[in-house]
Amino acid sequence: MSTAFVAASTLRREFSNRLSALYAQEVPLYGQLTEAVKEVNREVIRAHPTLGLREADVDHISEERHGAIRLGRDDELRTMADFFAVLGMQPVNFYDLSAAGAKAQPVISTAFRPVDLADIEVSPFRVFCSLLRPDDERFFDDPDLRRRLHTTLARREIFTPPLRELIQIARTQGGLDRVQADAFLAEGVRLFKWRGTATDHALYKELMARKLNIAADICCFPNPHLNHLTPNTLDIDALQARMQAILAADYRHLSAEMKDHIEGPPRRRAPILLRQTSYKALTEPVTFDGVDTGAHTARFGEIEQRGLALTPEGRRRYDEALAKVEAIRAQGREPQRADEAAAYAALPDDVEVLRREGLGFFTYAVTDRGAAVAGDRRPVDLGELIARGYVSARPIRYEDFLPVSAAGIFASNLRQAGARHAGGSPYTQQDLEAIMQRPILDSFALYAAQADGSRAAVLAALGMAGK
Ligand code: OOG
Ligand code: NI
Repeated sequence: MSTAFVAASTLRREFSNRLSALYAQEVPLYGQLTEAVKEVNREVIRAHPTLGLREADVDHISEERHGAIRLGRDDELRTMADFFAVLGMQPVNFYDLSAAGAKAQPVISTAFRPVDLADIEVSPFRVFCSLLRPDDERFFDDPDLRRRLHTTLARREIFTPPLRELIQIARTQGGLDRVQADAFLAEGVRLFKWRGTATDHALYKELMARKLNIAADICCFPNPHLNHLTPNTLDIDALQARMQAILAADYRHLSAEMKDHIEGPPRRRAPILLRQTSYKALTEPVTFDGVDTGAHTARFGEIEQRGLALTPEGRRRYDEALAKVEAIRAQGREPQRADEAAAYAALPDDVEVLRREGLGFFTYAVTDRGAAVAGDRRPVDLGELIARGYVSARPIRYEDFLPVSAAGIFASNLRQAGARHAGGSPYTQQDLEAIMQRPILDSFALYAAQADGSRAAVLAALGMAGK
């Protein structure tokens, strides 16, 4: 008898939805955020028919999101990589946040996500996953403190035996049947759940006093609580304003506030990469070692808007523009529209120009007009086919993260500035791969393969060699 396995993408979508329901129940403000996201997305779809999105899809669009967790031990990350593999999520890109400029943090990270376009379509759910580097003397200069971090971390066991077993079963069987899948989802949600309990109050207080909040958030807790979830919006500026109004109007949110600026590129006609903002982490009660009461500020709600995935050259220009804008911010001045326009001058604000100049990744399709004339033409440039209306180009959406934005998100939510360190970082992608015993995929290679594959398919369909 053959058992039907639940598709990994189905499982990922179910997991993402369960986490969102849990988070809304734990943090009512997150529930309000997801409602506001739906409202704004519906308004955008109605106001911009040319986007080609249907109002009926608003729930699916608003369901797209990412989350983030932080781990303390290398073996935790190794098992976590196996856990995400069950959900069809692979590690993509290496992010060294210890080298992320003014807001550096003592962690190295990767993001687990689906990689095939068809799987992303079902559920793009991604998890940004950071690993503490407790031996990094640039951040932890006291040997006794480093030893205590290790001792406290060594005591915890974040994976239950049933969860370990289910991960193993999925691996050997090649999937999970419905009953196993439900058990896996329930265990998975518990893994990321906020428990309101913490350990080692003395260590916690010392880390906070030394402004090493991130280490406290990781080491003094029994499990890697989800530190935020991030639904996807079609208009992040509208949502930022809507959330500010919600927070101002509701007495229950007196202490809540939005992050002061949107991370990433400025608002543009042709959206690129990733823009993010959040309401800042709320302070929640915790009990230390079953006796002491205390409070912890770490969990927040974020919003993202995604745009075109840039090629290495496009990304180089973005990094340069960002550095100019960040330099203004470092002088204590909030960058103005004109500053941003000047900084971003090398990134044309037009999708077709970005395509022509090789700054962004696209997939291609033969139009009805193109199909009607297929097979009877000489090799011709793809741009010309697009200009003639035979082929349409569609931007590939950026599915990854941005290190400077991520460090900014960490810093504002931990209410901790981070620390800039002179000199190079000691970490490499190979270190993280060795820890996980898995290769980390490169997003440029993934986008390039999608673009090249679709280009070749279109030319073949038109009966052309192409050039
Ligand atoms: C992760 C911050 C990174 C993002 O959206 O850039 C991130 C964290 O706070 O643990 O999620
Ligand atoms: Ni995030």
